[in-house]
Amino acid sequence: MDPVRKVKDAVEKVAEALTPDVPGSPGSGTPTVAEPTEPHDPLPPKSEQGTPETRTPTGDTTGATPVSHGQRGTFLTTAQGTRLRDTDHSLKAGPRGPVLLQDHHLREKIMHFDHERIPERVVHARGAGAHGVFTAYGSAEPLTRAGFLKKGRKTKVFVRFSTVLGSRGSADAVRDTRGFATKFYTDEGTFDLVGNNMPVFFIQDAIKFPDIIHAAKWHPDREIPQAQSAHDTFWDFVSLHTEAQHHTIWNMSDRGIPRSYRMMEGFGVHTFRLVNDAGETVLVKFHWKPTLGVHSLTWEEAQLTNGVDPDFHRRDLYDAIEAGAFPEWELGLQAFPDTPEETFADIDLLDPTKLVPEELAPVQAVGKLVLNRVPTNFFAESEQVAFHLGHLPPGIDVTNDPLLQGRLFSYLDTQLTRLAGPNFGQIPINRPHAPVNDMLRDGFHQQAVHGGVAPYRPNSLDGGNPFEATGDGFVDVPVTVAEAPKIRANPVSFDDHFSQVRLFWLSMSPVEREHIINAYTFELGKCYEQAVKERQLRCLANIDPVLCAEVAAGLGLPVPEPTLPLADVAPSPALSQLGNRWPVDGRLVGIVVDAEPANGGAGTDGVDAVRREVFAAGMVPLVIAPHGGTVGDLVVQRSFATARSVEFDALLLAAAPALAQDAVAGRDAKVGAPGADVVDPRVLLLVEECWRHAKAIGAWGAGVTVLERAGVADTPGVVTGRSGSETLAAVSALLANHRAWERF
Ligand code: HDE
Repeated sequence: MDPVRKVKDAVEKVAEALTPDVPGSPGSGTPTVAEPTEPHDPLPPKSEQGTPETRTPTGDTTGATPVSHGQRGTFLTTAQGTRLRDTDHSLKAGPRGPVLLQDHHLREKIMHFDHERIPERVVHARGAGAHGVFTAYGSAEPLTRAGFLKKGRKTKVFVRFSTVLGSRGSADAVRDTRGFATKFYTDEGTFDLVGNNMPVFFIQDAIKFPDIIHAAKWHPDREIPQAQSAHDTFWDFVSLHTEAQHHTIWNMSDRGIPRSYRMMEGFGVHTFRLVNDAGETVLVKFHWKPTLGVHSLTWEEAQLTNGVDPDFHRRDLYDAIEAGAFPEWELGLQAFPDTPEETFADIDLLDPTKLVPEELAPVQAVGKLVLNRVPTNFFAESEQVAFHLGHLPPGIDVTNDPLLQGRLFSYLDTQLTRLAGPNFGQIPINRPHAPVNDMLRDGFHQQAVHGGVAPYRPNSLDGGNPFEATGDGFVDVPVTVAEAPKIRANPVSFDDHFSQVRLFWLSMSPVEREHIINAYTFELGKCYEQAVKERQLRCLANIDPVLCAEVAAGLGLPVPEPTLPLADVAPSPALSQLGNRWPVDGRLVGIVVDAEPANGGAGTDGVDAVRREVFAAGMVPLVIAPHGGTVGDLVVQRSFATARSVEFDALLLAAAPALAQDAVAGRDAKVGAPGADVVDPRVLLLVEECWRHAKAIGAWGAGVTVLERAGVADTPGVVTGRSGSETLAAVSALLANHRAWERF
C-alpha cells in the first residue's frame, strides 16, 4: 500500500477512536471493555520470538510440548505450573496467626520479585527500543556480499535509542549524545550497527573510555549531577584532553537536544570495510538519515520538558508508532577506496574524532528502515537487548580504528555481568533468526537442551556435525598488517584536534551558532573551578575568535589568545539543520478551544473540521479546553491544567478562553482589571512559551484576541486566517521549516 495512504488510514483510525460516538469514549456512556469475569487465554507470544527454536525447553523435538514458556493457559500457576486458588493471602496459622515458612507460593513470589532488577548499563542506561523492518534498495550490491543488502531483501530489526550519561530513570531531553543501536536479524547471522547521533567521538583510543565516562558521569562523592555534562569534571577532562573538543561542540550544538528520536541522524562513527563476492574491498561510513529531517528542541524547551514529561522521547516514539506515523530512516554509505593509507581527502579514516564532509563523499542510500511495532515488554526487549560490533554478517568487516578495536572487547565483557552469565544470546530479543549450531555449552541460564555427545571438532561420534561452511561463511578480509614495532602511540594525523571543530562551527547558520554560544556559556557557567573555565576558553580560542569572545563575555572572563593558528577549512553546509523543508507527519498540533456557550464559553465552531484536516495531513491534533471530558461534540485531550507548550509542535487558537469568573473577581479586586477581558493566564503562558520556542502559532475568530493579549500578533511565525482551514494551511507551511527561525 502507498505509505502515505497507510499513515492516513492509521491516523483516521485514531481519529475515530477519539470521537464521542465510539463506545467508551467520554460522553458516550457505553463502556468499551467489560470487566473480565470469565477466564480467557492470554495473547499469544509474538511470532518471531518463537523462532528459531527447534527444541522445547524440555528437549522434546516431537512438537508435542509447546515452545513458549511464559503466559500459557488460562489460570494462574506457580512457576512450576501448579494452579493456584489464592494469591492474596499468605498461609497462616489461623486468620490472626503468624505466617508459615512452608508457604512456597509466598516465598517463590517474593524471592522472584526481590531479584527483578538487573544492573543498568554502565553507559546508555536510559533508552527505548522498537521493532521494525529494513528493506534493501540493492545499491550496495556492487560493494558487499552481505545478503541483507541485496535488492528487495526484507530483514527484521530491533532498534534501541538511548542517552549516554544518565541512569535508567533519568530524563530524556537532556543535553547529551544519543545512542542509535540497530540489530538486523539477517538470515546470514545477526548484524549489529551500534552507532550514535553524532559522527565523531570524544576519544581516539578505547583505553580512555573509562576516563571520559568517569569525568562525564556524576561526581563520585555525591552522585550528582544526573545526566548532565554541565559540571566541573566533564569540562576538566575535555579541556585537558583536546581531542574531545570536536565531539564536545556537537554536544553543545542543537544535536545535543533532539526533538525526537524520529528526527535524529545516526552514524556508525568508525570506518568499516565491505567486501564483495570478487573479494574487492571498500572502506565505508554508515549513516542513518531520518525521513522527517533532523530537528532539535530549544534549550529552554528541553529544560521544561524534563520536568513536565521526563519520558518525552520514549512517549513520542511509541505514540508515533501507535498512531501509524511509522518512523523511517534511510541507511546510507559514504564509500572510500581501500588504500594502504586508509585516508580520504587527507582525512584519516581510522580517526574517530574526524568526519568526512558529505560534500566530498556523498551519502548513497542503500535501504530503508521503518519502525512499526513497540515492544510487548520493556524489560524483556529494550532492557535485555545486547548489541555487539563483532556481530557481522559475511561482507562486512572491521578496520583498525583503535576505538573500534576496544569496543570489540567491551560489549561482550559488560554483557557477561549485566545479563549474568554467558548465555544472554539465547534471550528471545538476542536470538539470531538465522539457524544456530554452535558448540558453546552449559553455563548459567542455559536455555537449550543440546543433543549429541561431541560438542567438539573434529569428531566422529556425532557424525562430524556440525560442519564448517564452505563457500558462504564469514571470511576475515586478509588485510596486510604492516611490520612495525610494538608501541603505545598514535599516528601523527591523530594530533590534529581543532581543524574539524572549526569546520563544524563554520558550517552552522547564525542561529545555530547563537545556540552553541549559549550552550557553552550555560555549561561552563555551572562549573565552580575558574581554572577549568579558563582552560576551556583557551580551547575555544583555537576554534573561533567570535565563539571564544562571546562565551568569555557571558562568563565575565578575559578573552585568551589562541595557541594555534586557526585552521583553514571549508564549511560543510550538510551539517546545518536549517534550510530545508520537511514532512510534517506525526507532528503534534494543540488546538485551544473554549467551554460551551452554556458555560460561558464561546463554543467550538469549526474546530472539528480543523481537527480532521490535521489528521488528514498526517499530524496529530490535541484539543485543549478549560476542562477535561467533552466540549460540545469534541473530545478533550488536554485541559488547561494538563497542557504545557513543550508537548506541541504548533499551536492553533480557535477561541479566547476567559479566566473563570471567581478567579476574575479575585483578580479584579487586586488590580481592578475588567473581568471579561482577562484571557486565562494558562492560555497566555502556552502562547508565550510557544512564541519563545519559535513554534508556529495560528489563530482565527476569537482566537486572534489571545495573540494581541500575549503581545505576539504580527510577529514572524504567527499567522491568522479567515477560517480554521486557512489558518491551518499557513501553520502547516511554517511547520515544514520546524521553527520560525527569525524569532531567535
Ligand atoms: Fe559504547 N558501550 N563504548 N559507544 N555504546 C556500551 O555496552 C564502549 C562508543 C554505544 O542500546 C556498553 O551493552 C567503549 C561509540 C551505544 O544497548 C559498553 C567505547 C559509540 C550503546 C560500551 C564506546 C558507542 C553503547 C554499555 C570506547 C557510537 C548502547 C552497555 C571505545 C559509535 C547499546 C553495553 C544499547 C553501550 C563500551 C564508545 C555506542 C560499556 C569501551 C564510539 C549506542 O560495552
